Amino acid sequence: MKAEIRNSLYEQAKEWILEAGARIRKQMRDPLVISIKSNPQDLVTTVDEETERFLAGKIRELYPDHHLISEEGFGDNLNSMKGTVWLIDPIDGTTNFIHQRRNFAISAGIYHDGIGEIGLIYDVMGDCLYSAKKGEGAFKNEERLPQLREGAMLERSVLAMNNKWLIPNPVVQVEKMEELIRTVRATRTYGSAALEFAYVAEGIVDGYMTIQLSPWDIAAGIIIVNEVGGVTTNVFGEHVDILKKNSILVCNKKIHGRIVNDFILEGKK
Ligand code: 2AM
Ligand code: CA
Ligand code: CA
Ligand code: CA
Repeated sequence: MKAEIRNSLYEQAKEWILEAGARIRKQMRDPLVISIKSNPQDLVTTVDEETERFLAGKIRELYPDHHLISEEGFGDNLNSMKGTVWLIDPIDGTTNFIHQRRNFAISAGIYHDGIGEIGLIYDVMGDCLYSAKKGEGAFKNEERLPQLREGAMLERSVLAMNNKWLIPNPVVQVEKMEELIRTVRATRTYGSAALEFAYVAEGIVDGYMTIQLSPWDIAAGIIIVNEVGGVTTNVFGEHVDILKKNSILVCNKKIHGRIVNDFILEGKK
């Protein structure tokens, strides 16, 4: 994608996402209408749906030849990343949105012919925008984020992960995850995959790993983390197919190999 096209697309996407965030803050003054999706841990509100409808409408009006992959049903059914594809999660961290009224984000990644061009993660209540354009670095609001430190040892790392790793799971033996948790300095759980990617990019956590995420959870984060020299793979260290569900390990290069080789592959099921 040409730099000038990328720049104008970025400005437009940013404007819509900030506007969508302002709408969410306003809609939150009214009681939330909550529905259960697949199970009581999997929720959606009319604000999630309205936000996605708003963004999808803007994209379809101004960029009719672009495609959209999104969580709440306003997207297209795509099996290819050809052309320009937006991957949007209107509210990432819906449980936080409902229970905490904060710690959720709008996440939007824009890809062209499969290459990540623009990533935007907007912490709506913190009014904090993490962003990146391919090859131009990553930003937290107007502040450029430095490259990730290469020197961090796993023993001095803070790892974002949730307790699901300690419940028997199809990916890895629980004993190996206990060992990993004993090895790192500390673990944290934030409940929004997009924000957890952003925190890796910011360097306030050294890594984030999770059992399964969808394309709209990771599309923006991969681009932003990549711009500060971080890596995103599945937890086995393999390439992530953006069109599919994947396990995710995102971190600096130094701890990536340690986690994959000494913990995940050692305990692989
Ligand atoms: P969501 O809020 O958009 O659903 C919660 O730990 C994180 O995992 C959130 O980013 C959440 O996104 C994501 N997630 C992905 N699939 C999920 C599922 N089936 N149930 C709950 N959270 C899910
Ligand atoms: Ca959801
Ligand atoms: Ca999500
Ligand atoms: Ca969501």
